Amino acid sequence: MHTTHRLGARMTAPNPTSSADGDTGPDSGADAYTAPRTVLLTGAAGGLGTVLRASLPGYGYRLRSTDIVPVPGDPDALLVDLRDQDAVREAVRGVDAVVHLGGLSLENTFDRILDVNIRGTQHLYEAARQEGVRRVVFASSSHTVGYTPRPAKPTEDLPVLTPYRPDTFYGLSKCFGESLAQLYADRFGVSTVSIRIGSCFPEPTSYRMLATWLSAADAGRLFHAALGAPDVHHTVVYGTSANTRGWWDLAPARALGYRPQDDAEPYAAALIAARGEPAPGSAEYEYLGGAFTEMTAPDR
Ligand code: NAI
Ligand code: 15L
Repeated sequence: MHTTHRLGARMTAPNPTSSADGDTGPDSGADAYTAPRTVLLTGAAGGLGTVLRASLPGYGYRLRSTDIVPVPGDPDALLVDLRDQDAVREAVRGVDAVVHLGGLSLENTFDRILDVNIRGTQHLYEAARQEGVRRVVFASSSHTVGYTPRPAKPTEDLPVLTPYRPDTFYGLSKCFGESLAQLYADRFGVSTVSIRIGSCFPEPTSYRMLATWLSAADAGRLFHAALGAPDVHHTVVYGTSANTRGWWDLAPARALGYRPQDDAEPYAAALIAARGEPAPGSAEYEYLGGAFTEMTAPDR
């Protein structure tokens, strides 16, 4: 199945980022990818949404912001609940691509995770299929692999093919999202870059973030690369800055064209002086997911 958006510059360069088992889905082959111009943002009022609303227009995208709450500074933003399939489809109509950030971004009850992150993400993909959207950039998370033991050395470059080891129902919902993306690529030709985002905050605030930090500027670079890369079927990449103490293999993200410029290291000395290093046996010492391995749902 091929879709019809043809706005913007044609991009025909070969892309080495297709899934490891080969680009054999319905969208492989002749139909050259056209870089998107109009991009729907779910979760636009959130932390990362605020970062990308500031940076993506600078790369030439026109944004359509949506959230379940008003988006500060954007009177044109649409109030859309991801649990409402019809509303999601209406919001998606006419855009070239979707950046899917909306949902519960921390641990919660299984029922809430099911409704918002799992069903809501399926609504989004179904809308993308129905409306002929060719590219989704899915905000996955490192908590898909949060129970993976922390590497002894900081630079082992754990691969994307590390087995799923979610540390929460939240992480599990991101494993679901990645698999859903694969299904919609294989069956319907909706292409996705699933970004396992590390920690996108103004600056690193914990020892763990010296490895997982994604600066705001690098987030813009990475999401731009994910939107524009041609010939992606479904690819999973880790999303961090070029952290000296990083754990994850950034080669798949670099293959999309991502060139991180920031590093958490300048924050290291002050952070360690203030907080020390994690003790053996603690969640932060033992697991990639750190405190998420001990996180429980809020009462309400
Ligand atoms: P956030 O919690 O600040 O933003 C999420 C947004 O989703 C909120 O504005 C919220 O109102 C909206 N939302 C919640 N329920 C909704 C519903 N039913 N319908 C529509 N919108 C709804 O989270 P943040 O930090 O901006 O993260 C954005 C995305 O990136 C999330 O999917 C999160 O899981 C993912 N992510 C973020 C990381 C980070 O470091 N910020 C790290 C890894 C993943
Ligand atoms: C995530 O997946 C969360 O959405 C975000 O709020 C951070 O906690 C981040 O992971 C992290 O691991 O720092």
